[in-house]
Amino acid sequence: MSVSRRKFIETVGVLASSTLVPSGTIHGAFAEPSNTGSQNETGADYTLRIAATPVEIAPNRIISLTTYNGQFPGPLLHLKEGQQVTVDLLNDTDTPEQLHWHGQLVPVDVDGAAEEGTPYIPARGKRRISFVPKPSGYRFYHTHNRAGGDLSAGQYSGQVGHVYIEPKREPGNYDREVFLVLKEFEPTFSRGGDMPQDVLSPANKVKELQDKGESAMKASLAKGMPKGYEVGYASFTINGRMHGHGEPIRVKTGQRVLFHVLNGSATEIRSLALPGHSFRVVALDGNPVPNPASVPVLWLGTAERVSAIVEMNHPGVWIMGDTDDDDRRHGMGVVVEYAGHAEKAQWIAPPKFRWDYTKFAKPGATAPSPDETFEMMFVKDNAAVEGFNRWTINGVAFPMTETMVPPALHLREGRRYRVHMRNQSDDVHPIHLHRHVFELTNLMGKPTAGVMKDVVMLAGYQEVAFDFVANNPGMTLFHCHQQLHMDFGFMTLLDYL
Ligand SMILES: [Cu+2]
Repeated sequence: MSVSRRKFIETVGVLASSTLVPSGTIHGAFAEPSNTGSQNETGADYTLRIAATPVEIAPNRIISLTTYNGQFPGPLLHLKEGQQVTVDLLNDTDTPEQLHWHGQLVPVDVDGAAEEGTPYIPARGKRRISFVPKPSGYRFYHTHNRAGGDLSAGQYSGQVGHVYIEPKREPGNYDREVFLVLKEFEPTFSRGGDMPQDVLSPANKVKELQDKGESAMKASLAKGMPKGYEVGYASFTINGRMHGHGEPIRVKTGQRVLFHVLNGSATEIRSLALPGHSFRVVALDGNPVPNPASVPVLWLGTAERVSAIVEMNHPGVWIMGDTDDDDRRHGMGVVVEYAGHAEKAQWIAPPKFRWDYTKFAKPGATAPSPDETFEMMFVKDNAAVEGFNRWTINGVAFPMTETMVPPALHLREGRRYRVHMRNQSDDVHPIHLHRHVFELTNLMGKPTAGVMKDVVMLAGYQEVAFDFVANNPGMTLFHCHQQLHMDFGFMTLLDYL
């Protein structure tokens, strides 16, 4: 039954929501001229056009979003590792834009981060970029604009698209590939949030971090400060469609489906479960894991990706969705329908499950010692900036201005660095390093090795370390991927000496 040769594999992004493409159309079909090796009229391999467009997330529920090529998610780009690609970035908005190639080892002028020095795509203008895609695997692209207090900007918009860089070898055998992006819309501010914070394993906390964090919060509230702003959402979608609207994922008994799941949220941690099925996780952030393992639930921080194979061995019609009942009922689900079944889609809550990155690590292995270790402490100043929480790394909040900021940390090419991060807040932080891939090396004092990522969730009052090799010279941005956090200080820059 299983077929592993790529040419036999259907690649379908279900439920593509778009004003240009009728829903249910094979996703990316119109935006992939290079499938045939041909070029578009401008001579680029791809064109991504940034514009405000209406997007129908449910019948007669049409929202205005800034999108790529008029659709959400943006076109799926199938690139080939090591084969240079030229992309025209067109900006039909009045705001200069940055398009970030998340998870790729690209140069600064391509990466798409103003803080590193990438030129903006001018308002009502264009940029042409060329780069060599790498490493292989599941990557994505998204805007890297600051949103601040503007809930239509940055990652709150619809500027997210999948990238798949074809590897020389696929992890695991499967029959079919499905790309899913989890994404909320219609954001509003609230005072304090309801984000799940107890999702990671191990669950213990560092007492010193907790004591300091809690006493700082108490002191702030005692001074009469309200809790800093958080963001909530009115609508929840998978591939731009609210649950109950749009086409189901149609499967057959015995099929092995490789799901590529992206958390495209600006701010939220997301979960995904499929009743009666388990996910065999084969890659994290697009990088094959040393120890593929089966789990009942996926948990993803903002910008994280999980690639997991589901064996379709439980016929019926199921809701694959978020484990949070409220979010799922407000749209965060998609129907998985077996051939020959037409009953009403069912949800069955999975057992409570904590996400543990070390489950997928090399058993018993320890990473090589680093040449140097950077210590980082993350602290929240409650409601310190006009009601927004201010975030600091080692006491410094990254300035919220457009001016270039000097790098705080310095790298030498070829050396291995460890970043030891301590979180003095109760929030989970999806920490991202640009232009490099890192290896998780320690979770709460427990050494680990072999899990390669570009985003890692650091739970409240916990400590985590990752290592990376300085192998891509140039300015390198390090930040929390939670939009409210990165916009209010939670960033720092590294450079090469
Ligand atoms: Cu954060």
